[in-house]
Amino acid sequence: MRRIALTLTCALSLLATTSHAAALRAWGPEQVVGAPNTPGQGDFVTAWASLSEDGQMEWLLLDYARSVVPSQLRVFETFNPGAVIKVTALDAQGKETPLWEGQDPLLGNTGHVAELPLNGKRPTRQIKLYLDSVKVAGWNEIDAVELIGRDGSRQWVQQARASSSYAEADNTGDTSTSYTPAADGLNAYLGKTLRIELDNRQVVRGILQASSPTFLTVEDKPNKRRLLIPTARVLLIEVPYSSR
Ligand SMILES: [Ca+2]
Ligand SMILES: [Ca+2]
Repeated sequence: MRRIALTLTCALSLLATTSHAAALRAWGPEQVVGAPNTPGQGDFVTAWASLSEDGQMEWLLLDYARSVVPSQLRVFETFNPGAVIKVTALDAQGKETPLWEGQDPLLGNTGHVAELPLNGKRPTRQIKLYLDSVKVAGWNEIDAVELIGRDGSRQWVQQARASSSYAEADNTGDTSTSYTPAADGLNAYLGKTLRIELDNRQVVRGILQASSPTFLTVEDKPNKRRLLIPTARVLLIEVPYSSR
């Protein structure tokens, strides 16, 4: 089954993507690296998503730059929150120590940042997050994870791996993908300058670099930005006559 339209509950800027982010795979574990960059609650490519919606237990293994005694983890859950059930720390030998276990505070609640108290005793720079994806319906997407040390320091993820990711589906040339006529139709305009109107009436002008059922990649040359625009947010696209 293919992903469907977004449900936006907050009106932050849609176009938070930089040219750096364009090199990352949509929904890959690399999307939890760094500070939060997902524009709101909803199904966005800037967060990690597992391969299946509810197929199995999932995990995220997170590397941080500096070793600290963990005191809190802030998990930014941007789509179908509530699935986190356990947090562990790994030492340099890969030995795992439980730091928190229980019910995700976001389960059945509003809000999208789960603040989990960690009873860390020893310094670590590797944290593993377990999610019961089967229990919480839909893709349980995570945008970013902040580690707070006993010394008060705060860090974002430097590198991440996952049990599975939706990026794998895109890379295997999944033939079950259903391309919408609208997305296919845009391939004729690759390299052309388009005027794109979004559902919040924001207007974007740029050169179309790629088009898929889920998002358009547009180069905004004057501002040196590359933008990933979710197709579900597109209201209108104007194509200049000269480019037909
Ligand atoms: Ca799930
Ligand atoms: Ca992110």
